[in-house]
Amino acid sequence: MVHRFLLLLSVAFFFAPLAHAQSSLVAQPLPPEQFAACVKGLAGHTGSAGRPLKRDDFLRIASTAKYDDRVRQSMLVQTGEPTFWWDDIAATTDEQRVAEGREVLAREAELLAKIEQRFGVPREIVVGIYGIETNYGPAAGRIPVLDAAVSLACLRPCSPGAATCGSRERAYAAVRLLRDNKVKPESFVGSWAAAFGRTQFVPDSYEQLAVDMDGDGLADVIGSLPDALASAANHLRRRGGWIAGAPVYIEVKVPAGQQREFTPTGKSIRLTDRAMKVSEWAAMGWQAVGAGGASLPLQAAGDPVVVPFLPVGLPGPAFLVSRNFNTIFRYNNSDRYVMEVAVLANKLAGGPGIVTPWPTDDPGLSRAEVKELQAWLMQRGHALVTADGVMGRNTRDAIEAERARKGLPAGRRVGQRTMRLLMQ
Ligand SMILES: [Ca+2]
Repeated sequence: MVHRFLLLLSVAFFFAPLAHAQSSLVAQPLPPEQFAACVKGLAGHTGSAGRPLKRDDFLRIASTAKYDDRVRQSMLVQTGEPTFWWDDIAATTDEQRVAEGREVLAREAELLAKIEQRFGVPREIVVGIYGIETNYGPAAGRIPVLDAAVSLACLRPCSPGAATCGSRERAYAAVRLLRDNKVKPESFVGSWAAAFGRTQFVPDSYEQLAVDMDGDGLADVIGSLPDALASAANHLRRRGGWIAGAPVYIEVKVPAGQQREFTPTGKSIRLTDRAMKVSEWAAMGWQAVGAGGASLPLQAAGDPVVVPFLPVGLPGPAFLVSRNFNTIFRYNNSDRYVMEVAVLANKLAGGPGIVTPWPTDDPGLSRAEVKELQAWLMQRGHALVTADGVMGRNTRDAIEAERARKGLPAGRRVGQRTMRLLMQ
């Protein structure tokens, strides 16, 4: 749905729905009087809300919302620091997250079998979403969802006359959840983007897609793991149209004679107009890549339609992706998010993850390695750094200083190679 804010700031960069928000993003915190005026303005549109909402109900609940400037700051962070595929995939699908995901698979085997049967979504994908969204946690973030939703609506106002307006509908939905006692105010906390619960639903998606799996009459994506996981599966099935049995991606080798349009780019390429069945790609000489880089026959159950997806062009990993890629994309609009979930799911199912090397001589760090680096930075006197395994701004500030001290090119990133260089 949307990324957790505090837990995994390093990957929060890809919350794509906000990518376009940069131009309209306010440079300063909203003054209290402006926020209050915004709430009043929002109350004027409840008549056109997607679901019934009385103006008075909105005002009664929304007037308790507090402007939270962490929302604006997080939007700024998202549009700021550059991030790299190889860093994010390394951190989000590291050994620890795979090991913990396998524990969830074992512990919740019965529940996951039921979810798989009811929604047709593989258990590894469901657990993959859980792992990427909240690191298998009960919930993520600590901003009251109402505050986040109303702040977002005020920071990213709708264009006048817009027929639909996502940020406004999200605020209305947050109000309705409180009005209808679907959530407890004290536990209704989440990310800066108003995503809450174990699989990070936003209020509007909750209204449309959350389900009650444990049978207590309430779809509780915060307190109930069955409800949270089933709701994620329902989202994939209903909103995205999950194709049972189809892989999200197949890692491939592009035949030498067909590489030209992917080389060299450095840019992400997804050729959505090049949809063909897996067997048709195979007939054109495309091959699958197996563990260790071995070439394998290209095939998939049901022979789904797929399109080429090259996250950074060639050289680099290449994939054919099915409609299930788009389906996960609708859960959280980011190519990188989709691949994080799918690669984690692949590893959970015993697969090799991404086999083809990324085009870097300085591959990304696991969270354990980031922690080790942070502990070293703290020893070096960088007082603001904490060893939490997350590449946040303070860690990057310290990296920038240490790189300069060591005479390395200016930068705010560290991979395997530069980590050794710095720490030797
Ligand atoms: Ca329930």
